[in-house]
Amino acid sequence: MSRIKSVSAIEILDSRGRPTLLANCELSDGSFGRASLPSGASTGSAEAHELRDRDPARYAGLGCLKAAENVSQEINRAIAGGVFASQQALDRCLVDLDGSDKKSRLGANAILSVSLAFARAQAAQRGVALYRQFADIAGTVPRLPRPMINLYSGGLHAGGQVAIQDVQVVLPGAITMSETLAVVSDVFRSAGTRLLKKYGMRLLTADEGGLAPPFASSREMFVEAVRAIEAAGYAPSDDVVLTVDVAASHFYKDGAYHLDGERLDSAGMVDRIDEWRRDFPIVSIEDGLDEADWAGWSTLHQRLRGHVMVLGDDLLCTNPARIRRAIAEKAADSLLLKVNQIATLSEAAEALRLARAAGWHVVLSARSGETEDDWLADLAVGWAGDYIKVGSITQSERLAKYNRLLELEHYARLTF
Ligand code: 2PG
Ligand code: MG
Repeated sequence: MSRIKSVSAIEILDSRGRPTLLANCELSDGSFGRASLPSGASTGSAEAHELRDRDPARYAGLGCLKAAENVSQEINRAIAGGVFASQQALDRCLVDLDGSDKKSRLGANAILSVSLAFARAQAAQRGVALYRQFADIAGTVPRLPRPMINLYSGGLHAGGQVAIQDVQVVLPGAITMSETLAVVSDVFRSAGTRLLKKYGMRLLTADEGGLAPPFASSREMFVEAVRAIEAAGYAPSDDVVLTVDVAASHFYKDGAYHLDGERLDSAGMVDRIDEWRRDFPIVSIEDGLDEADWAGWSTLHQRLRGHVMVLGDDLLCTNPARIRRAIAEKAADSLLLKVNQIATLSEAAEALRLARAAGWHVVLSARSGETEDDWLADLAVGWAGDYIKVGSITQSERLAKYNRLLELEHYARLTF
């Protein structure tokens, strides 16, 4: 039982220098929780609605003053003094208060900031680590997720040099998080050295800290990734494998996938992805097709299942209704879970439950705009994600999560 004393929020900046929210929640016994929020760039159209000020004179319309005010005023008035028996009870109250389809009235950002700050306040009240609080919300048994770490970026996270968004590395056999990060650091350095030789200059990195070279094609990205792994002294397939976020919705236009100078239809795109996974050590394909191409997804899953994870991000938007449809249509077998796509911890926990009941893999994911807050690491551990996707190992908003995972590995003695 937690009586809320007050909630409030302010506008702060994320890793892209864009506004986001920092919320505070104080309980009547003085327990306190605080959380800040991430924000996506390659968003799915079924995501809950992030409220922005739309004042062109401030942050190009992206200000969050209205969302902050909604927390400090309307939400505070509605819940301050209230007793909430559980996270579910608070979240239900927030969703009902908003009353709109996509949380557009108060803002998904306003709602999520309160949902998360309340979870932290409850953890403080109980004197437990945040991951334990999250595990108790979902009824899961904590464990360390394996990180998918961004090596090369393209699409909306870079300058669009290559259409596909992320090529990531995973260590399938590593025993510890600290071993994983040490090897990935070697691979990242080796990739950087190769690019310096190839292009004769230091290249810019993308939103999540991944290398963003002007590769000629998607295929070149995979070839280079394999060479970087080898040059670092590791064996592709055995030591290090690849996962890919194709983010295909963002290069699907006028009925075709515009990839590497070609126009592919859905069947052509499925063939292309199948070719990649045969030729390279790829173990997971995220958003291989457009978010509305449901029939294509069933074909893709039929073709790839048993070989790689068929992972839905824009397709599913952490939305229980879309996950149910994907299970029924056998359109995917893995969920990319981002709580700000749905806006409350309870609904995200429902998404997790559905995915697990269908035998799916689950990847807990950051957004391309992040803050230095590390709650995602605790969430991925508490909800026992198979994987966590946080971006590269070069920027502090990403490292906050990796470093928290290291802390949990060492002090809470959690393992993969
Ligand atoms: C994705 C995410 C994270 P964004 O597509 O998986 O990489 O990107 O936060 O921009 O949606
Ligand atoms: Mg994605």
